[in-house]
Amino acid sequence: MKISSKLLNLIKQNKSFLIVGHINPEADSIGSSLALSLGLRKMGKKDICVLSRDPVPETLSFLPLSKTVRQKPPAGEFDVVFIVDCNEVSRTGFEGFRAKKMAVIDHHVLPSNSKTSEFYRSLSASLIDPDAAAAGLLVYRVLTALRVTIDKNIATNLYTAILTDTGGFRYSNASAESLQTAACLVEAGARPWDISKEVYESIPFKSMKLLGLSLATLERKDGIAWINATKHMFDKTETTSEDCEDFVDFPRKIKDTEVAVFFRQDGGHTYKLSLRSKGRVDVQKIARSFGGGGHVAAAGCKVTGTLKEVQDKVFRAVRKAIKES
Ligand SMILES: [Mn+2]
Repeated sequence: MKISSKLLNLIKQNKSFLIVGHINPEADSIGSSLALSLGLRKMGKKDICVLSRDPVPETLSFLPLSKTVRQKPPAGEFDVVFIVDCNEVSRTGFEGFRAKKMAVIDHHVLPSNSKTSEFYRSLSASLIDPDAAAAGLLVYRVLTALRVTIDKNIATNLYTAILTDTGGFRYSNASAESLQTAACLVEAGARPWDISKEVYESIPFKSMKLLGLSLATLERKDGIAWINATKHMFDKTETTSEDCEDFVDFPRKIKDTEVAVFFRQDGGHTYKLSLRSKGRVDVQKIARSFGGGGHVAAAGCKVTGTLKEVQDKVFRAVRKAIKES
C-alpha cells in the first residue's frame, strides 16, 4: 500500500506533534509511538510529545525513551495529533486533543458506522492498513518514505512492536513484510535475544508459581481445553490478575484443541473468561453472547455463578460453536 503524499507532507510541513496510542497499551502501541517520535526528532522536529492515558507497563520499560511517555497532554496546541495503533479517539482514552490537524496510523479494521466515516473524513491524512501485522510496520514504512535513518533506538522500538503483534513471528499475520522489516531492524541495531529476554523470558517468580497451580487444574473434553485460577491461588502466591495474562495460551498449545478457556475468579461468584481459538471457531461470537467481545481468535467476557455453573454454561456454547464450525 502506497503512503499518501498528504501524510508525508503533513509531517514535513508541520512543527509540533502529539502522538497517542490506545488505552491499556502494549508493545505495538508504545513502540510505534516512540519510534515515530524518534524519527520526527531526527527530521529536526523539536516539539513532540508521546501520550498514553495508561502508564507504560513495567515490562516495557526497557523500550528506549519509554520514560518520556506522558499521561497528560502538555498545555498548548499542537499542529498535528497522530493516533497510532487504534482508529477512534475513544480508544485513546482521551475525549479530544488540542491540535489543528489529526491523522491516523493503524492496522485495525475500521468500525463501519457513519460516525466513524465522518471522523475518517475529518482526518488530514491517514495510513490504515488492516493487512499490516503491526502498527510498527506502518511507522517503518512512513519513516523510510521520509528517508529517516533508522537508528538502534528506533529499531528496538519497532522490532518489539512487530515481534509481539505477530506472537514472535508465529501468528497468521507474520507476513513476508514483517520478517523482511525485522531483518532490516536487526541490521539497524535491534538485538533479537535482548528483546526476547525482556518480552518472553522475564516472568516474575510468583507468576510462574501461580501458573503451576493453575496448570494443575488442566482438563479437556470435546475439543475444549481449560484451566482456572481461584482467589485462593492468587492469595497463596501473592499475585493479582496481572500475573496471569497469557495463561490461556497454555491450554491452546495442546494438540487437537479447538478452543481454550481460562477461568479467572474475580469475585466470589464472578469469573473473568479468556477464550482462544485455533482458527476454526469464532470465539468473539461466544464472548459476545455473554456480554463480552474481542477478536475472532481471542476474546473475553465475565460470567457469574459457581465455577461449575459457569463452566457448564460456557462449554455448552463452545460445543455448539465447534459443531457449527
Ligand atoms: Mn497493534
